[in-house]
Amino acid sequence: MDQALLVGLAYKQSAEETFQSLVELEALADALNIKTKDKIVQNAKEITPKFYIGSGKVKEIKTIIDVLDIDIVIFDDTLSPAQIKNLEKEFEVQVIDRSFLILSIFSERAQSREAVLEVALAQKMYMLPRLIGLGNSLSRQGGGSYNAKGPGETKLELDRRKIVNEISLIKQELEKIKAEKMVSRKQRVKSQIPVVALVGYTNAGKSSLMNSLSLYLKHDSEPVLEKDMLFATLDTKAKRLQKENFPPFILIDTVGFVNKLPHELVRSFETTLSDVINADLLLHVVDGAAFNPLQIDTTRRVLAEIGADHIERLLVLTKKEIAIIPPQLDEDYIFMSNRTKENVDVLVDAIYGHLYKHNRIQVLKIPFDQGQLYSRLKENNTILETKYEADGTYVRVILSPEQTALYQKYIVKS
Ligand SMILES: Nc1nc2c(ncn2[C@@H]2O[C@H](COP(=O)(O)OP(=O)(O)OP(=O)(O)O)[C@@H](O)[C@H]2O)c(=O)[nH]1
Ligand SMILES: [Mg+2]
Repeated sequence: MDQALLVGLAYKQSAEETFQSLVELEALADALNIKTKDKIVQNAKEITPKFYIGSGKVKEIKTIIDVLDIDIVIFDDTLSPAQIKNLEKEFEVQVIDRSFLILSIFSERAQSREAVLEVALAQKMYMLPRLIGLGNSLSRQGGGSYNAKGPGETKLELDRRKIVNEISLIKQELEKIKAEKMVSRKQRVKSQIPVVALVGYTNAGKSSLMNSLSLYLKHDSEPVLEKDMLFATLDTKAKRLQKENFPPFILIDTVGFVNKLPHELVRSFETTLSDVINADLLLHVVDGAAFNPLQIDTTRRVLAEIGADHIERLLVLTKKEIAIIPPQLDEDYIFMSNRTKENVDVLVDAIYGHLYKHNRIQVLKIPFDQGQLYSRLKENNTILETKYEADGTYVRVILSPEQTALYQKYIVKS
């Protein structure tokens, strides 16, 4: 087991905030079986270009490395290739940053073809600008294809070209997967089933919530993986759920977010996150017991980064049964528990309320030769009343604005 020293710079943020970020970094390291021996925060008014931290701190850390028998130093912020090189030279142990750590966790967890490709893409994009002058850290990640002493000039150019090539091949593969997803999405649009996506910080309880909703709505399918572990979910799972006598909706569970998520990852997870971008409603899931408003901000930032900040959002706090006090927030939220299932019913009503707030009751007269229209309504809508008259079937049904436009010629009363 590697023993790590974590380093954070309190630059434009308080020492306490920096320390909290290091606590999270410790959990990230733990996910890779790296044991944290100590955490160091340096207060700084500016960043020292050569080492990122001040040179006095470099000496101090050097001593700690020897005393505590440290094998790896992990910085909470992204370091430049030159900084990593300079620090490794001083410390004589491996130096990595938070981005590298997160990428490695994703790489270990990825299972589906889509996730594997996306992580590989992110790793290569992270690596490309860092090839020059970088030996140790990246060579370990790259599966040993890089010389541990740092590649020579020609080798470097070859490596660079090889990575550029691999990036374009992976992108092509991902394009294919994206095209397949587009087809199934078009089918959903055609059948007009709305999509609800679970988003939020990692470990907030998104997958657990998907299981709670599936159970409550009596969907007999395999539960998705819920686990006390960072980034348990990397793939997207979709389920078609439906409350009795109500129209169906698609619920989507997907990858969680974390503070300082590498941009390379956000960009390469475009295919997986495209489900979020195309959702009709987002359930923003937040841990209500270990409540931290910064996690809400992080999720909102990532949503903005992927272009999903315009989508309607419903805030859901989990772990109610172990929360000591209800969190104070400016916006409304539903406080529920995936353990006791308290307020799962309230959440389902809220989902329907949001999805169908523009829906209206209409009376349609369906001619006898349009039997399939009646079947379609029965499948996808809430039918309140059906009457068989001499000139056709009269149906009192709840329709969306789109359906109202589509079935205009059958509507006899609004
Ligand atoms: N006590 C309690 N624990 C919960 C509740 N909801 C989820 N958990 C636990 O929190 C941990 C994380 O839950 P997940 O559903 O895997 O979290 P997630 O948001 O899907 O996390 P990622 O997939 O990593 O993004 C698990 O150990 C769950 O059992 C809850 O309401 N109460
Ligand atoms: Mg999950």
